[in-house]
Amino acid sequence: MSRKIWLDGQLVDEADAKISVFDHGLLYGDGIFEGIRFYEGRVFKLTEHIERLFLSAKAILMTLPWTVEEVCGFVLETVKANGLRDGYIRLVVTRGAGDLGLNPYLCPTPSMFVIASAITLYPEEFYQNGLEVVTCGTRRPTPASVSPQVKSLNYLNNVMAKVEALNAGAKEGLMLNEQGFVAECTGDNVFVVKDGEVITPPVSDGSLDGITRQAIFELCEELGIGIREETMTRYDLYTADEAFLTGTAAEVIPMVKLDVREIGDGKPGIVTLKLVEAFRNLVRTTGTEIY
Ligand code: PXG
Repeated sequence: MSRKIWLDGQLVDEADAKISVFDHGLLYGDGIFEGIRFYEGRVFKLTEHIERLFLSAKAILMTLPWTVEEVCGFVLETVKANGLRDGYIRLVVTRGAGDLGLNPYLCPTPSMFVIASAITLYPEEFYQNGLEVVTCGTRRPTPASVSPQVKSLNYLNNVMAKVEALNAGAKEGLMLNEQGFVAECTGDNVFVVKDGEVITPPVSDGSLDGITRQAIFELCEELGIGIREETMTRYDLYTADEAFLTGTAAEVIPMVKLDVREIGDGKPGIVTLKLVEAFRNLVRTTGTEIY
């Protein structure tokens, strides 16, 4: 069966889901997106994702002709049309078709499309044994540039960092900010555990304010685990007791090695495993019902 794509107000077959070659999303990366997961018929943190989309839109002066509730509805409609219960949603808003040339004011109408699909996850062994990560040469851009909070279609920095990591034989890459402090990984936030406490860099150090990251704050509070934000260097990761990454795609995944150094004893730690389990429980027991 052909996938149904939501495109500018209509559900169309995948083969008919087309965007103009004059779309500024394609020509300039001028647009925004969200990656959202659904589990057992429930969309995880749907409103939070769509609210973040609207903040990204506001920051890039893109007026969305829908409400948050309407966009949530389009997402649910798309998943339903594909008859899925578990999977991944990619929601993209582009500046729309315009003229050649940067001026976004020549693009009168933004285009939005929603894809709901199955997702390939990291194999379970990575959740059991942890990931090896290397530091990338490519930095997160300075906040004087487009804010890292904007989930824009300009992911080339992250793609190049990912390529560096893959070519080094690692699955993920750690990205530093301009000052050399830890920002995040190419598509995940980073956390350490030190003396029983969970620590992550503040988003002002160059990371996206991840929805999964926020869920970790909630879970730590519920489980009585101390959690705080602190600027970090790679030293803090090398010498941590445990480390883990969080993101919509990866969920919560242990990180056991950075730049050839084992973190802790080189195995996923107790606090990390507790959070992996608590997160798996959270995604299965909360979220917006699809059917
Ligand atoms: N940092 C960056 C740069 C991201 O793009 C995260 C952190 C984690 O945020 P969330 O809200 O997902 O917890 C992201 C999100 C993919 C993929 O296809 C990547 C993300 C989301 C969905 C899919 O690799 N990145």
